[in-house]
Amino acid sequence: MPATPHADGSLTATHWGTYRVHTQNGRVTALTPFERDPDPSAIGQGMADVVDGPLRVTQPMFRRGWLEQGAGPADGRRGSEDFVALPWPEAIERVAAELNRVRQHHGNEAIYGGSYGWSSAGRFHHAQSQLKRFLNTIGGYTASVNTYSYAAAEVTLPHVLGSFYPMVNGATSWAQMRKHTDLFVAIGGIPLKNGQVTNGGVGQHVQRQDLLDAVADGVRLINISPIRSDVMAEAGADWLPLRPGSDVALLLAIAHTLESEGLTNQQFIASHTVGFERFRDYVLGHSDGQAKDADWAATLCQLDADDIRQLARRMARERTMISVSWSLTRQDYGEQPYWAAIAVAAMLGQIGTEGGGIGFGYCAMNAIGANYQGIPGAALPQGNNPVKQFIPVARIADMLLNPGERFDYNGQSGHYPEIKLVYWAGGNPFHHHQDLDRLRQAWQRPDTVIVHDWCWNAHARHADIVLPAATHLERNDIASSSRDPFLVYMTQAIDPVGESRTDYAIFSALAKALGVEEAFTDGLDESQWLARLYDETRDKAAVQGIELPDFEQFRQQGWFEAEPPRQPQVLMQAFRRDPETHPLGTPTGKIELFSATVAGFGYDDCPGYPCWIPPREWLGGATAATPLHLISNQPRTKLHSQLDHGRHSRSAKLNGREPVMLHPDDAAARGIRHGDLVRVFNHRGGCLASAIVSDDVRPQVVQLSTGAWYDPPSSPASGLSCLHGNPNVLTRDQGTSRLAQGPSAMSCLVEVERYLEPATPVTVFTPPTIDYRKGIAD
Ligand SMILES: Nc1nc2c(c(=O)[nH]1)N[C@H]1C(S)=C(S)[C@@H](COP(=O)(O)OP(=O)(O)OC[C@H]3O[C@@H](n4cnc5c(=O)[nH]c(N)nc54)[C@H](O)[C@@H]3O)O[C@H]1N2
Ligand SMILES: Nc1nc2c(c(=O)[nH]1)N[C@H]1C(S)=C(S)[C@@H](COP(=O)(O)OP(=O)(O)OC[C@H]3O[C@@H](n4cnc5c(=O)[nH]c(N)nc54)[C@H](O)[C@@H]3O)O[C@H]1N2
Ligand SMILES: [Mo]
Repeated sequence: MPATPHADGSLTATHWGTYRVHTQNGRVTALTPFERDPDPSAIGQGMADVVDGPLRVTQPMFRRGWLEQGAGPADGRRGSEDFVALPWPEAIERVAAELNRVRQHHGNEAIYGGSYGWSSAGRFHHAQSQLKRFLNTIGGYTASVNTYSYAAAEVTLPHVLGSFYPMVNGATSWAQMRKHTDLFVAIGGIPLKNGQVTNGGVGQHVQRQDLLDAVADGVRLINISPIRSDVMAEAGADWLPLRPGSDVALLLAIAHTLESEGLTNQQFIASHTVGFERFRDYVLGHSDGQAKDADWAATLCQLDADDIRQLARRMARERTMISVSWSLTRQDYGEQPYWAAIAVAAMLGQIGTEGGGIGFGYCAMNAIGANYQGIPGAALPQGNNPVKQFIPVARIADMLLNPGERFDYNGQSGHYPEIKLVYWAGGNPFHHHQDLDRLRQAWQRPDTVIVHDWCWNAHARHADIVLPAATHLERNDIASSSRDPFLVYMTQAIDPVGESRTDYAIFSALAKALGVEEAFTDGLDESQWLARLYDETRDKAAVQGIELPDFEQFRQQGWFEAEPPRQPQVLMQAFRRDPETHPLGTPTGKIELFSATVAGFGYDDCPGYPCWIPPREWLGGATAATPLHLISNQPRTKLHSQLDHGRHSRSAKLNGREPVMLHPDDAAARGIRHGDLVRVFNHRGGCLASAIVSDDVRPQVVQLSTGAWYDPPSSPASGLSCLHGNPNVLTRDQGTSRLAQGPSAMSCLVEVERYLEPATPVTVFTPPTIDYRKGIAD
């Protein structure tokens, strides 16, 4: 079949930026950044060389054991057997039959369709929405709630501030802060590496310039984080390298100093908050006999007590913005840091002022703090899920391992269903989940695992059935983000590679085989869906006062930009001005420093006010076997696991493995030099990595980014569960608390040693063994 002609140089959108795609003879030759982007991300460069490279899944693939022995628990074979390529008609028939078997024998509750993950940009071809719409047309699925990003805050903030997302997206913009802010206290930093992305798309990267402008206008920064480069060097921030996991102690000590030195803004506390007395009694030690003063915190944080007191006084004296990174929520009792930071901000009384108060996740994405009006794009309607069963998203291994067991969540009590079939499209649990060896065991339990993906990452390798998905370069779509002002028409650049199909085409074929084609497709093809979604987007935008052109005009132009808001955003300004007319969504309408609702749940690991609970794993409890704290933060050269096999990500590896950063003292004590092959390990697992020795990280902390494709050795090598450097073989799989049950990856202790044995090379960048004979002998 001759390649369809596609316009050379038309736009595509990704979570890390907008690009023009150049093609020749039906192949992508280059992606060049969108001309409107002043500071493009290099992440996109990896795409051209892998879109049709050897790691592309080009045909439907079936695990041999699943084909030969039939569906059933895999007993270790899932993730280690070879695959058989089958033609599409047979693949569709087999998947449809298996869905029917599970539905009929076990009910739809036995299908897990949470399918968490970022997938790729584009409103229509959003893989997770496609899957959920499809599963809903055949009777539903067990779902998941909340995210891996900040589950603890998603559940806590509604109790404290009345909502979560408006508080994140409504961050006071840098445009305000450069004029009004004196002091910007960055707890968990504001790493520019993360500002490369926004979920849904990025038209223009602005964080670097916004930050430079703020500094030029006199905003002073304090980086409170174990890693120096969490605030860019040019910002000239002071660095308080506290022990990871000790932020709540620091915040309580700041509260103690404010209160004991008469610096609390009593008026704001009285007019805008409830429950201060309970919190105050705890901070002063009246309720438990321990004053949370600076000396107390200094030991826990390993900071200087005077530095803490001076910081508190300065925060009271100056116009201060407290910024708390999302990472603070991904640790043991991750509900507490945000609540404690809100309490301090309330005591300072600057919430809702221009340039003061609190912000959640500055720089965590390009959009947070940008002076933007996002475009509320229409989403693919997912229909209704008749199954009411759900799990907190990060409890997946618990669910698979312990069917029937009870769990707590936000005042509710649920139980884990018995899952027979896992269906995933657009996420990578073998990237995002903690304690991957445990997940790998749990993953053997279901009868069948079906995955749509486009490349042979660990997730695809751990499936029974891999249906090859087309990438965003192989389909038309509309990209928008409620966090970004650009709407982009994504033009198909090349034909689907090999026999890959869009998720929509795959689900349409399955729906047809199951007799529900019309219900799934609504009788529309891709272009008709795009026209429908665009019209809805236009209507929604109009309500917000944004005039969109008609669809044809938009397609011709390729993009549209919404005007910035008339007044740069200030978080909670209306509430500050008049809390009676503009109450928060909490039961009292005020900031709840004590929440009767949360207290009423009776959780010992999350009482009704912010408090210090020592993490289960942290340096304060370090052992001789695991004396170091592991930070597994977001990667600079990719988005999660995406494009780890591309040029850009691979150029940042050292000797082919993921780099792990350690402090010179810790390296010297272990005889480790820059570039050495090391083993990072604890009792859960061990991975190989290449050492980078740098005082960018505080002593006793090591940093290994997420995202290296998980590469378990094929033969059990002692102490190794990943050859490549995936930190999730080391992290703990435990909920933050009974309130949110969020992931707690950042609470993790490890040891590092030089690896002197002959090391097996990384295998995950070589495709698995595939039998391309059509069908099997039967
Ligand atoms: N230790 C540790 N672990 C973490 C974190 C941490 O800080 N520390 N962070 C957590 C956070 S915040 C997050 S959000 C998660 C991220 O975890 P995920 O969002 O699951 O990670 P991604 O790699 O983005 O997964 C997207 C998958 O979708 C596939 N894909 C892309 N486009 C398409 C498409 O069009 N169709 C289909 N079918 N598939 C497609 C990609 O190939 C990839 O496999 O990780 C979490 N895990
Ligand atoms: N390039 C790139 N950008 C991304 C992503 C990506 O994969 N790649 N992922 C996106 C996603 S899904 C999300 S959710 C956001 C996440 O945004 P964040 O959660 O802010 O990102 P992280 O890089 O995980 O963590 C930020 C910093 O927090 C610090 N930190 C860790 N533990 C502690 C602690 O206990 N105390 C203090 N004070 N600091 C601590 C670490 O030094 C780390 O560098 O990033 C987004 N941006
Ligand atoms: Mo995230």
